[in-house]
Amino acid sequence: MSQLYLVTDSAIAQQAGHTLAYVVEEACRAGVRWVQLREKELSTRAFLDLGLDLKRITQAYGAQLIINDRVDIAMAIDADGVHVGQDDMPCALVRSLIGPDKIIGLSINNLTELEAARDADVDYLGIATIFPTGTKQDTSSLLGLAGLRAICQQTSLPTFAIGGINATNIQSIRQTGALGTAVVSAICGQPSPYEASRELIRLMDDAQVGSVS
Ligand code: TZP
Ligand code: MG
Repeated sequence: MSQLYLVTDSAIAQQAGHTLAYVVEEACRAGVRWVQLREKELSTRAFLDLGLDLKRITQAYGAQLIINDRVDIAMAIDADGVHVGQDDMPCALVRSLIGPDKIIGLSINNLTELEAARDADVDYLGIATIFPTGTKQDTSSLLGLAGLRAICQQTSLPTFAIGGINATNIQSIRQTGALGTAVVSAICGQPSPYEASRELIRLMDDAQVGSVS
């Protein structure tokens, strides 16, 4: 299964002339199996409707649909899981609401946050921010490859690197020990989300085959 993780941004998709449903369908068609619905401006009703649309698509491809922040929306649409950040609902509370079988992802930005998450009941970690990105304004620090490697070395949880990752640098993520890579603009903002996803998956697979470990 491809460990390329699409995190959505409908504004970026719109600028590229796409609806989010189109981006997600094209990405899934290309082999993406992780999709996170991340919307900061939508009303609850619009978020819900979009979540239901995306669930129909991800289900058809056997992809996981994870909802950013909004535990209520995830429960309402029976999504596969929830992704939370450091300022969101604590993971233990998320778990008590969504149950033992759902996926919880947690964003961490440094080793201190990794340490604090040591006993948290989470299924994967999103590790941010690796490279400079224009997509998210409030990124606290830049880890670079060395910072990402230091975090990956100290956790046995599955890890997804995020922030400024695209076709020019995705292969460098492989040497850090991260399981996968999450991207926003490298899929949502491309003229062909299908071709972009195919190329990112090919680059990840090639880096894997060529690696020694
Ligand atoms: N969290 C940390 S950086 C980021 C998020 C959601 C945005 C990443 O966007 P891009 O376009 O892949 O750099
Ligand atoms: Mg959040």
